[in-house]
Amino acid sequence: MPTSIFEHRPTDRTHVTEASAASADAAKTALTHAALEMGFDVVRVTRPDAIGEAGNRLMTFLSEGRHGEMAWMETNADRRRDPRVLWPEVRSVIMLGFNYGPDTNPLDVLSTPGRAAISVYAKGRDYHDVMKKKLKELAGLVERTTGEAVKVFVDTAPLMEKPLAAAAGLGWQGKHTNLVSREAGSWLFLGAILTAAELAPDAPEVDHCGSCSRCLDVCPTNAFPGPYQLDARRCIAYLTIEHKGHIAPEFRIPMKNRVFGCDDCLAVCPWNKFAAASSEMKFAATEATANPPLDELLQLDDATFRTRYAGTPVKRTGRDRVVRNALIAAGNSGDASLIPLVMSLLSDASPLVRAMSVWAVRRLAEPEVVSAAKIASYPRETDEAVRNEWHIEIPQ
Ligand code: B12
Ligand code: SF4
Ligand code: SF4
Repeated sequence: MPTSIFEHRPTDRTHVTEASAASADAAKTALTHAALEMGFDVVRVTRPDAIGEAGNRLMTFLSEGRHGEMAWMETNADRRRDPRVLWPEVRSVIMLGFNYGPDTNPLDVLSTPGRAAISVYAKGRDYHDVMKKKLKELAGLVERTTGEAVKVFVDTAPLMEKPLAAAAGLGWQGKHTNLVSREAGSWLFLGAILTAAELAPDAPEVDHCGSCSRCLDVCPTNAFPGPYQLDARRCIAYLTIEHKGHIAPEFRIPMKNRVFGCDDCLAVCPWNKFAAASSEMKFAATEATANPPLDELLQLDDATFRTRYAGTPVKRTGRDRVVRNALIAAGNSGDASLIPLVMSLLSDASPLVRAMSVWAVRRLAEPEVVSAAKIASYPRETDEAVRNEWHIEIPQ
């Protein structure tokens, strides 16, 4: 049983309040020390009702369909927009940030078309797993020191982590919509602990974007309808990771060799100049995630994919979608040596893969090779979307 600091409550009301406040302060100090010790870079507190317009803006985002196929955002919108609906006992929200800053410029790989660009957040161990363990440990500490109930969330629960983190003062939501910190730039993972304890809230951070618009201007797919607003359906992170169907032709060439996620809007932020590389070894790239050559990805079968990407965010997306994305990158590579591998995927079991192999062959190969490939594979193709790929216009 955890030892509660409220075990010996004084009877005098004034003392209760003062004692509770002092205990809450002590709990917050202990929490902060422990969090920093575990490798978190920042820990601050806010109230569950501190996110202002964010809940209403979420509803607008959903009503405009900007979440695309992420139906889970819609089904739990009532809880997501207000932590008090998610958990009525919550009185304080502890927000934590973990620096996952890269040690090289993540945009460099975009000029190496033979390699797959895998975004920084996906290069190491899945941050859900890494952070959840630490958050659970901290939650135990909060429970022991305050005697109040706690709940832990990292990404998987319906919670608006960015507005909550901004309200707690971890940073501000930049025009790219992510949280920017003066210390860590755009490279902070966020995590949350909800508690029934009354902890002193911290002051919010103010917006330091000013007249800058670098993130908006760099986006290859025009995913920002305006500053501070994202249409996920146009975002390469959504298209390569969340989107289960075929990727629309208009996005394929702008995707270049981005195979898993996208870092462009984050990487160009001038506030990154104060950021340091993450010291968490679990977030370091492995051989499989350090922008692997496209030919390796094109040869992945399901079993090899699962083994290679076990424990990383890439595994969640599954082999078929990763190979779909790699075929788009192959089609953009201009590398004719990839043609045999691309052609071998014309008979893959997955229509997602077959469709993008048609697109990639048509982008890479000479007309006579394309004709021969079509004669061999079109008549036996039963999937309408794949058949259609032989007819669409291919910009060279
Ligand atoms: C859904 C989701 C996505 C979706 C949609 C992203 C989005 N911007 O909504 C997709 C798949 C595209 C995505 C991509 C990425 N994601 Co994501 N994602 C989430 C998730 C699960 C929910 C976000 C959400 O609620 N969106 C709904 C919209 C409505 O909320 P919002 O972004 O806060 O929108 C605000 C603004 O638009 C603003 N607003 C709207 N109109 C106006 C007008 C004015 C005038 C103003 C001032 C403001 C304003 O108000 C809204 C509410 O605050 C969170 C985890 C979580 N539970 O919070 C992670 C999370 C946001 N993702 C994260 C990351 C790392 C990424 C990527 C960088 C991954 C990558 N490299 O590929 C990209 C970044 C793309 C980008 N530019 O946002 C991190 C961000 C960390 C940080 N420092 O902010 C989070 C917090 C996960 C985590 N726990 O660390 N993600
Ligand atoms: S992650 Fe890439 S595609 Fe998505 S909004 Fe940022 S720059 Fe645009
Ligand atoms: S790039 Fe500029 S506009 Fe975008 S988040 Fe950073 S400071 Fe704000």
